[in-house]
Amino acid sequence: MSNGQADIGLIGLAVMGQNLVLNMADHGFTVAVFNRTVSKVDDFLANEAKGKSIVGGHSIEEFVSQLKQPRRVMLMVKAGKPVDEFIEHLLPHLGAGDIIIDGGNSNFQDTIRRCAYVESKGLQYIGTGVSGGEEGARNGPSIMPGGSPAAWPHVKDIFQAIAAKADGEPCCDWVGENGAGHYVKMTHNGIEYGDMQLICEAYSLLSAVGMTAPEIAEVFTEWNKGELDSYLVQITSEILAKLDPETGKPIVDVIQDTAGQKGTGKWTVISACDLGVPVTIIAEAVFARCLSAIKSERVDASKLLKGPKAVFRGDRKKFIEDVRQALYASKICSYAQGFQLMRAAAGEYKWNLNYGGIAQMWRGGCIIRSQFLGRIHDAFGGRKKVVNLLTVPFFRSATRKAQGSWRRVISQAVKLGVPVPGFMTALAYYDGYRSERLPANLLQAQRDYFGAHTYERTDKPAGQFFHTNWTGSGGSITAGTYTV
Ligand code: 2AM
Repeated sequence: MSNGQADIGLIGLAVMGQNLVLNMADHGFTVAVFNRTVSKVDDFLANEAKGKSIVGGHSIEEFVSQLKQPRRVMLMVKAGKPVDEFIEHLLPHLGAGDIIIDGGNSNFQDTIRRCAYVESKGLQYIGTGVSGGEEGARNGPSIMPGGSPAAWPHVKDIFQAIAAKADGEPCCDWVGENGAGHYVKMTHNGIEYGDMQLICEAYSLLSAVGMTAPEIAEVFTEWNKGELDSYLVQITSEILAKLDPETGKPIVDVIQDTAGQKGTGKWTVISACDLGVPVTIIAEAVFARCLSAIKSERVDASKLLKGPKAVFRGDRKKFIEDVRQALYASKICSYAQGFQLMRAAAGEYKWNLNYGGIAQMWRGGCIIRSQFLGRIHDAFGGRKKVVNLLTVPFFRSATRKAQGSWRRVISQAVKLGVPVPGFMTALAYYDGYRSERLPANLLQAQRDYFGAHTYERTDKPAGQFFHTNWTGSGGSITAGTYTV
């Protein structure tokens, strides 16, 4: 077996892959590269990689021969079949203890499957989230690795060196077994959907009370100095201030209002439904994108369906502060839901997740990076057991303080006919979560009425089930004894 010099190899020289390689080289690592379209290897070596500790292979064999043992091969190729194909191409050339790393946006279920498969061949596998886009990949992404635990010590130094830092600590740590890294990355993206939707609702409300995009840009600049300090709020203020060179109008005013999506938000919601976790804000964010996408239907409906004629007559300055509080409180609920989801997934898939560590990984480098995540990190400090972030003193006091504003903003939105599904569902979650008694008593009665599904009683121990003969016919047969 030949023994090369490269600390790690990377396959897939699209922008993310190239930037990660350059980042690794900057940190003193020697990197071997390969790409399906081999000409890109030579292009890269002759240009961006020139003069750096980067070597290239023109075949898988040559590429593998350039690697130190245990060989570390990172795939940065399109998620889906290309990952499986490259694993198959690589296996005959790798040996026991070598490590295959998938750094793409793979579905965690695929990662669970691939991890078991690669381990069955005597190798190790890592599926890792990499967030931060092109810029992050080049200068410090958030990296969320999971997979074969024995592989972690072999990639830790490289990953932590190239990752973003928050308070000097790397935004990269071991997440957990098999699909845990990709699950956490998926949840990150779901939370990102929620954050973006909530910001858009704030923008929409401020527009509805007569503010222009550059005026709203100033509001976001102010907000970015306080509790809402985050990458997404910062770029929002820059976006709103930007003028279109062609028309001279704010560029947001000429951008079509139909949202795209690649699927990680949807995956988060599907997983939430599978696990029975109310992740309502991300769900509304996904559906808000879907509603935006049916533009022509909306244009027709806008001529047919009437809304209120109300105009805003309040104090604009007070309203702006109310919207800020509503955004903050809704965001707290969204993160509370996201962490509940990860907790349920950890139970289901047997991962020992470190929630404080996850908050740390998200503090820098990634799209949802924020000061706020420092608070979440503190809340989970020392692996504290947190039932729900809403119950932690810091967030309890923040939502208590924001509550009046939050309710006023939603009332105002309803009066004006401005859709704010994220703010509303967040408040409904808050009110639902703090309700000792919900109307599910009636729901259980309905289920028992038509389906004999039985119910528990408030005055009897849990686990004892009762059935009422609601109509006087049908007897006492319950759904436990037959399937409706
Ligand atoms: P390419 O340069 O040969 O297209 C991002 O698209 C990266 O994934 C690129 O490196 C690309 O290789 C690779 N990729 C996309 N589809 C692929 C496939 N079906 N098989 C292998 N690599 C693929």
